[in-house]
Amino acid sequence: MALVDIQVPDIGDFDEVTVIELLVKPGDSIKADQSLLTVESDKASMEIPSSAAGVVKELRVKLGDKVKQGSVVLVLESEGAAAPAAAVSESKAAVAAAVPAQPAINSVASSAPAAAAAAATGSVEIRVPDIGDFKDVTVIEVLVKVGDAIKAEQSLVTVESDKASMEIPSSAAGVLKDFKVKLGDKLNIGDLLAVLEGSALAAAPAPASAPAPAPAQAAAVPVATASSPAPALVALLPAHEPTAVPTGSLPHASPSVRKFARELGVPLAEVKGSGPKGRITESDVQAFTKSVMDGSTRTQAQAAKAPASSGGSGVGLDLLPWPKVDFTKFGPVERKDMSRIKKISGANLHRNWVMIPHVFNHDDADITELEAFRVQMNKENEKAGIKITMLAFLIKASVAALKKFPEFNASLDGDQLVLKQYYNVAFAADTPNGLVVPVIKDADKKGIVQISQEMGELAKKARDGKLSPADMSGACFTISSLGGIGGRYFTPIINAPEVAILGVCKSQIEPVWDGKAFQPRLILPLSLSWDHRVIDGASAARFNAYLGQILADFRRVLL
Ligand code: CAO
Repeated sequence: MALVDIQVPDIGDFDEVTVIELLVKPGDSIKADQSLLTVESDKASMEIPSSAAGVVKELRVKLGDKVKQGSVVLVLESEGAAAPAAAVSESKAAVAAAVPAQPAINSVASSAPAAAAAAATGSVEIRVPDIGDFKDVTVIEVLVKVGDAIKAEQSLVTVESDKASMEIPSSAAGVLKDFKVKLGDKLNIGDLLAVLEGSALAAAPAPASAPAPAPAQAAAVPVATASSPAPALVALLPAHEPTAVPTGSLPHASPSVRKFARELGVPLAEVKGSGPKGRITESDVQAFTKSVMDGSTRTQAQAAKAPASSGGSGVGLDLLPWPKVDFTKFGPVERKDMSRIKKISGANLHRNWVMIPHVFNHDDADITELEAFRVQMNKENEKAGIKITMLAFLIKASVAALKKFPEFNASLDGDQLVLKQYYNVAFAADTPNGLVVPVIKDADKKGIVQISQEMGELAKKARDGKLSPADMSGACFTISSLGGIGGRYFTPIINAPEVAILGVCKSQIEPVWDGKAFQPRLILPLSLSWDHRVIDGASAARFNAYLGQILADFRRVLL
């Protein structure tokens, strides 16, 4: 037995990528070439394979970490490796023999058969470039059709081997005159893919010997090289944010998940991804299959077959098209792209609003004493530099309420309720680029000062755009506080798969009748949005009332 460091291999043009999925854990027995983790840049996602077989001794990365070529991702207890150096260098030698010495990322654009431009306005044949160590890869997606105007580097088809998925880009621009492949075809280097023609060909890359243009990284290519520390890679799939896909709208999923979906006959384009950036995970495919089997979801193919009069399953809103207005007819306008965060959070909010039967309860909490205590604590601790916030008290009070009403600390999974025995509370943070929701983990085990401190750090990371996926995952319940801004009550949208969210507005002094006279009290407006599939109105009213009691007298948290 010997310990071997497994490193990130040559990942082409990507400097730093984020770890978005861990596919193994300490103690797992793994094979050489088995995928260890999935990483993602803003353009592509890829699985990092192991260069050796053995047992995972130690994971050196966690979700959200940034890694680059050479970063050690895990330590492996390698079987049968008398000396680790020998084992590793053997594996390197095998790679060197098996793959081209030049990074394939270059050869995609520069390989000889890639484009044979006849004339600036004639036709050009687009052939499969050097795709590294892969032979007989199967066409699993066709992304263009005859008549399309194709840009240079635009993806034409997606191909897949048992280890990798990749998109094959066009090496020239022009109008697609003839398309030579169909779904299921097997492709190899040099095979004719398409014929382009038209004036746009003038802009096509120069013939074979010209230097490779940089945008080749948009294509998925194997990137192992002779000097690569690990065997040939795996897969690069575009990150597939809504705007990143020119045609075909390829779902965002790893090769193994895509293979799994194909085996089950699941139309991946209809599966909602719950992973970072809407990435489809194996559990999403399983959940989709389950919901089709129990009749709660119909695939588009099923819907198309169902007779119009059958009434259907009720899925699909069948709304009028969105109004198309030429605003410039009424006055000057400026067009601005939505920020990345807004696009992602918008899609999530829309799904949650449409799929969760929300109900809203409003209540008030008397925080006169609590606010006095908070102000006093901040005065006493001024020198420590940590500001105790009202939101920290709200997080702690929510934990007490979640413990008393466990169905609020739950998620729906088909017909089952998953009751969580941990208390991670998220808070909505407003940033210049949009709304993000960092999470205070294990809030039940932390004091008010620690929660305030962590909130401050997470809010700063949020404003600086530095939150990692790990900072934003694992929440059980969310608080959205507009207290620093104003307003009376509002109806926040539940952050699925959670089942409730607490909205808090600005506290103000109000006259409260004590039985004899009106007293000036500091009143905090609370708004609770809850999922009526899981929670009943009476429970929601009790939850809010209990929260109010705790905030009025925080000693109750100790009971
Ligand atoms: N009532 C009255 N005043 C309040 C208050 C409340 N409920 N909550 C906070 N304040 C005060 C604070 O005490 C602070 O005052 P001082 O500067 O005098 O001490 C001021 O308002 C600013 O507070 P803050 O908003 O910066 O800090 P916070 O801890 O309350 O909140 C954060 C932090 C990150 C949640 C907040 O900055 C934020 O982003 N809020 C917006 C969340 C949002 O957009 N929600 C809507 C999502 S849609 O569902």
